[in-house]
Amino acid sequence: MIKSALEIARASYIPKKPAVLEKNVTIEEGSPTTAVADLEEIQKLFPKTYGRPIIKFVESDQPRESLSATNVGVILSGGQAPGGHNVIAGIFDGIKRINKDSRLYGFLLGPAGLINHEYRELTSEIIDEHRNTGGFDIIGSGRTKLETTEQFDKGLEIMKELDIKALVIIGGDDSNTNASVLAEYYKSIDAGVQVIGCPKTIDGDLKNDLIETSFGFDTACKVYSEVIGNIQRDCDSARKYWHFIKLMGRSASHIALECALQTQPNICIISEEVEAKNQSLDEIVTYIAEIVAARAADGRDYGTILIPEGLIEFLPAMKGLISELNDFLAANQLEFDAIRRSKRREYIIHKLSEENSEIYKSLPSSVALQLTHDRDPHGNVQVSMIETEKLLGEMVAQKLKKWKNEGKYKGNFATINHFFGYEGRCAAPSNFDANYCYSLGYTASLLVAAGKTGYMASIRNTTAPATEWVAGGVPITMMLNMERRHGEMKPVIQKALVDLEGAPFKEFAKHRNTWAKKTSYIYPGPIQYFGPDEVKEQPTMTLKFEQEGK
Ligand code: FBP
Repeated sequence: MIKSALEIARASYIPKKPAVLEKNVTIEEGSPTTAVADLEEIQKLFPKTYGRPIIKFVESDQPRESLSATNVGVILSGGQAPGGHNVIAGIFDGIKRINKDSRLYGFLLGPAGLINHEYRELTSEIIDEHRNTGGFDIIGSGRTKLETTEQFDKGLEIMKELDIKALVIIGGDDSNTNASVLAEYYKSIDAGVQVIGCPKTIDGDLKNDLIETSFGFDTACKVYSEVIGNIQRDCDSARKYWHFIKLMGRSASHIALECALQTQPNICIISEEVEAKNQSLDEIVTYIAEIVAARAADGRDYGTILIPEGLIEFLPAMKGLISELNDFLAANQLEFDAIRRSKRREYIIHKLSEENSEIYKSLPSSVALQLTHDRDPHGNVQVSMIETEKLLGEMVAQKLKKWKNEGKYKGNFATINHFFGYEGRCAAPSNFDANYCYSLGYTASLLVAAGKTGYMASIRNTTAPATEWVAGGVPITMMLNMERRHGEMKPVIQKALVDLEGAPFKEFAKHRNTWAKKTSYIYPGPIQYFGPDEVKEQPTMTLKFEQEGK
């Protein structure tokens, strides 16, 4: 395979990991755990795996036990995130250290590979080809939801055939929820297969006190911030466009907030704040238009606006509409699919409650149709398909036109739309993600060796140098609560949304009025792998502010 000069140089990078992982380790157990909410229901649903303690790996003074070869399976689940290959490399090195005859099998294209018995053995040649690279192409990823007993049994068949003792699921909140259901099921039938999760998602919304961040968030935000910085320089040079920049993040606005902290744009909308303040679409449009008008009055007909991808689902009126649409489509998908595209908007208008029908009617037809596109297998609206940046740009233009006619606004408003998401999801991991991912994978192998199941690998103290990081495991059941999915109550990992009382948001809120009025852009530049530590070893600002605030 032909490689770029950087790829060749980067292949020899040895990820840093917690110093304790270089030693012989033993387990330090905390107290029994519960769940984030709905304790009784969760306990009833997870009788075998509920209540387990949090685990920390500490140095042991005993010689390392010789363990028999342990075959492990691995799945990459959901959206790509930088560093996935290093998680797999960490697992590989970890199980080889346990016993050099251990083997690692990768199931192809996500959970579907397990169900359909499609896999490849990951040999040292394959692993070495992929160290420190971006992407999930080593085995591919997919969004098939692992949820039925038939699927679990099918998976078990192939794992028995390959003598696999443990399965590592690398995924986001939904995939790790499924990992905990699978762990419980295999334990309840004495299947002899452990299940371990690893926290992945660029969205940054799989985190809590013990899982400080999901991998990929660091790199993706740095890639987007580089490009936003470049746009801001262009913007300040040409002085004629307003750039509407939508950023990935299916629900939470962590990516938008982090990029705002890194680049200091004129405006950044935070969905969680919109919801908390019960803001309407018109209020958001007015907020943007007022800033555009104020800058125009100062002779600045240009600026940048960051818009989180999930915004539409946080507008209280839209939330009700989407929830009704979700339930309706879950029950009537076949009938809906049979309707001609040109008639679908009309069909939906007549099926919704009066209130939601009115809201639906008021949307531009392109956005209305985008809201009925196929849900992902977890029942989520595919928000990356909804052109919120275009919707807002058009609505602001209309408002400014009205104000111009009323003599309230003098200026020129020209927009350019961007959507940054796929550009960052497969970027080569930053040093932070390269180290974090490798450490997660290595820790997963230790959890396997310790016989644990239903645990997520956890690496803490992540704002310190990597050698001081703390490795351990967290029972997934302690992250669960009951939520409505596809019209039914299900146990799911509670998504971590932007905390409006948290330090990252407060820092943004403190400065945003200045950033709106003045031009205070920051140009972060590209991710660096070589050079001074303050350039190449920085965690995200979100992580820094969050950890400082603790
Ligand atoms: P995960 O939560 O699976 O990591 O995926 C996150 C994400 O990148 C979102 O930011 C985005 O909305 C979505 O995936 C896009 O999905 P797809 O890859 O199916 O287009």
